[in-house]
Amino acid sequence: MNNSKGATGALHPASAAILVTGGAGFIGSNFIRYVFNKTDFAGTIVNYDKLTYAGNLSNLADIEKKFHNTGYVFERGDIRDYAKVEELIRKYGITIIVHFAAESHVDRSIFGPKEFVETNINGTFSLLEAARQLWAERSDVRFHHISTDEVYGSLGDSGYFFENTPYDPRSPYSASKAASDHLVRAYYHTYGLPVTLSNCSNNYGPYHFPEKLIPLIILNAVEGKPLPVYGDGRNVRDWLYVEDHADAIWQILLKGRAGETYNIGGECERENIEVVNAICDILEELRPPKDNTLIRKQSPAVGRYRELITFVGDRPGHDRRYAVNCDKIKKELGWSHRHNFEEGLRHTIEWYLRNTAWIEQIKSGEYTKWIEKNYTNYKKLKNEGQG
Ligand code: NAD
Ligand code: TDX
Repeated sequence: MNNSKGATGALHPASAAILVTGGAGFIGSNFIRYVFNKTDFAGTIVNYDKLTYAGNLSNLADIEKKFHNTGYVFERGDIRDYAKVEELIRKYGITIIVHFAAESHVDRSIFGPKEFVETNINGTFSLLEAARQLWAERSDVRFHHISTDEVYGSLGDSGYFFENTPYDPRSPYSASKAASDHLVRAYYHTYGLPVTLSNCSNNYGPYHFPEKLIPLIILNAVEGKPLPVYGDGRNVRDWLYVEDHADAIWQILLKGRAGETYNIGGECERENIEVVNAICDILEELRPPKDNTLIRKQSPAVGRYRELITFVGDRPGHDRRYAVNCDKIKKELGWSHRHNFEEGLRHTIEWYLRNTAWIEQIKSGEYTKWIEKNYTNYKKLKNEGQG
């Protein structure tokens, strides 16, 4: 590392002013909730979010109510807006940046990669520039970059992703995340900016936007709609309950070493079809089809949720298997996941069954149009014989 500036100053995350980008999204909002409710945090969090289709202020309505002006502030804006970010850094005395903001859905990146390049690459670059300016002025700075296991590519039946696994991204989404990771590391080596990175596996839990597999399947099943499974349904993902991810990020802020990357995973590999079956089985218990008026209306012949499963075409470039080795964060920082998949999934399904107003609000946005466009395409791919 060429750290011309010298040593970093002591960080005090628990009392710092932290700029969280993308805090109105799924993981960002769960992170903010976790920090306020489950740690000894007594500083300020500035949630900076553009509020794209995926950003939703009601994800943090409880935090806004409890901590507004006593530690929590929302500021709307784009991470590409360097002047605005600089202004906020000064206004709030920010020393730590925790960077979640991104375009995050692989299927959307297939339809429209431009937004992914602009936000994930150019946006991260702009934020890094603002952090570099701050680093020129003080030594107690940290830039934590949230990334994904998808940058490592696709595994066969065996093996794991380690922190030093070569990058091999295969979708416009993962390629844009890989590019942003490279920029973050370049700022460490070139300018000495104290960065940390984490590459995490698939998250699930409350407030997950229902374009992603788990919430989409829950919502469709409850409404008696087809449950679309791409290809043969045997692609494997490594699932982590979102609160465990939030805890891992907090541990990295507290104890992580500058310049280091930490892999985070759930050590919970499941084929997609297993996940979909598990959701169906839990719903059988929580909302039996015979008592579900929407099923009676939409698919009266259906006796069991599993009958709704529909194999569609395959995602172009669909990565076969992800599996993360997270020994480093376990050994160095003492983190490990606390929720097992079966409990976490049940809790998540219960949350979606309870939070109908949140779901209705999402469905009133551009969501329905997206679902129509995406699944019309997958039907077409199926008809063309792919999958
Ligand atoms: P999300 O799509 O739910 O939320 C993204 C948030 O970023 C939204 O609130 C959106 O409004 C905001 N945003 C988008 N573009 C912006 C811009 N230009 N300026 C400011 N804000 C902007 O995403 P998520 O699932 O919460 O993912 C958060 C981060 O974690 C991403 O960086 C993603 O790559 C990474 N990640 C996600 C997962 C997962 O399973 N969801 C796993 C590993 C890593
Ligand atoms: O309708 C579907 N049917 C289906 O079979 C959807 C939406 C997905 N799938 C499959 C594709 C994947 O193999 O399920 C798996 C999970 O898909 P997604 O929920 O779209 O997640 P994934 O593509 O694995 O990426 C997620 O995890 C890594 C997040 O969206 C990324 O932001 C994160 O980096």
